[in-house]
Amino acid sequence: MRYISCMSNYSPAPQNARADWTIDQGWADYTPQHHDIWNTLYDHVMEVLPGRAAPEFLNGLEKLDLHRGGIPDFKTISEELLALTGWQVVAVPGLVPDDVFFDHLANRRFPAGNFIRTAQQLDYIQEPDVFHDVFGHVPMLTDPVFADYMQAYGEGGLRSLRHASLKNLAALYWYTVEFGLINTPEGMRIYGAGIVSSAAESVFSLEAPSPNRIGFELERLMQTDYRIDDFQQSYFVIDGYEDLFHATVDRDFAPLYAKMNGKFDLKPEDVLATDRVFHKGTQAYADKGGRHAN
Ligand code: HBI
Ligand code: FE
Repeated sequence: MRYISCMSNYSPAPQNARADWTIDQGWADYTPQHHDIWNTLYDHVMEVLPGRAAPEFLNGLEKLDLHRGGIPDFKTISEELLALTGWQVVAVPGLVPDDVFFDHLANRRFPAGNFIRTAQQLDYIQEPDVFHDVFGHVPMLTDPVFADYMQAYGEGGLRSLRHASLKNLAALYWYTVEFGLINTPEGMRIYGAGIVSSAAESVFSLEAPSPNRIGFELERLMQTDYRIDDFQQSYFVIDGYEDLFHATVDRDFAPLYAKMNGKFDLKPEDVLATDRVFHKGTQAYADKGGRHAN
């Protein structure tokens, strides 16, 4: 799943949405075809996720009873999630402006698109749909440390709007929440929502020789550009969710922003002498032109 954030901040909500951009999920309006698409996507990714997804993600699916039962009702999962970590899922029409997005996260509300992709778009969508948002993101919100990180990210996001550092912060989100890998005693695993919601990228991110797999280092990753339209050229690997927590919670980003001074000049494929390299990618996939090659 890939998407482009191109909304300006402080835009008014659309007419059918509330001031905070939320809408009713309209669960009763989903057709059997909509639920079938969810189940098709679910079956497809679950063929590859056991043994590849992080235990916290797989446990989250269990705790929320997210089995192949069609598109979940946000009311039910919100009740379960509220009891577990104090988070809720709210429906939005699609991408929302950064300030609105950050404000929801800072208040432990995850904004999820209420629509589902069409049968023609099973592998590729521009905007985050309900499968990416709920299947991809919500299970990790059952983990207490990760749940605190997401709130801290929202708070940091609100503050970043006053600095010229949104790109740096967006890279942090991208390389952790969306495309993050984690070292576990059983081996490297996936926790990023953009990966787990794609069967092909789940295999690619862990097993392909092409991409780099590099140890998480906050300042380094916040200056690294990323691909929004294809598999990543580098994945960053944490040793535990505490890495994320310490990188954000109680951290004042202001001195870091001042030091980086808006610098954002590392390319997606770069490997630095200072990197902790788990795998130096061949970049064969990207060099061949990626998804556009065949
Ligand atoms: N809106 N619905 C939605 N989902 C997102 O993931 C999202 C968004 N708006 C902005 C945004 N992400 C990004 O700008 C930030 O994470 C940086
Ligand atoms: Fe996402």
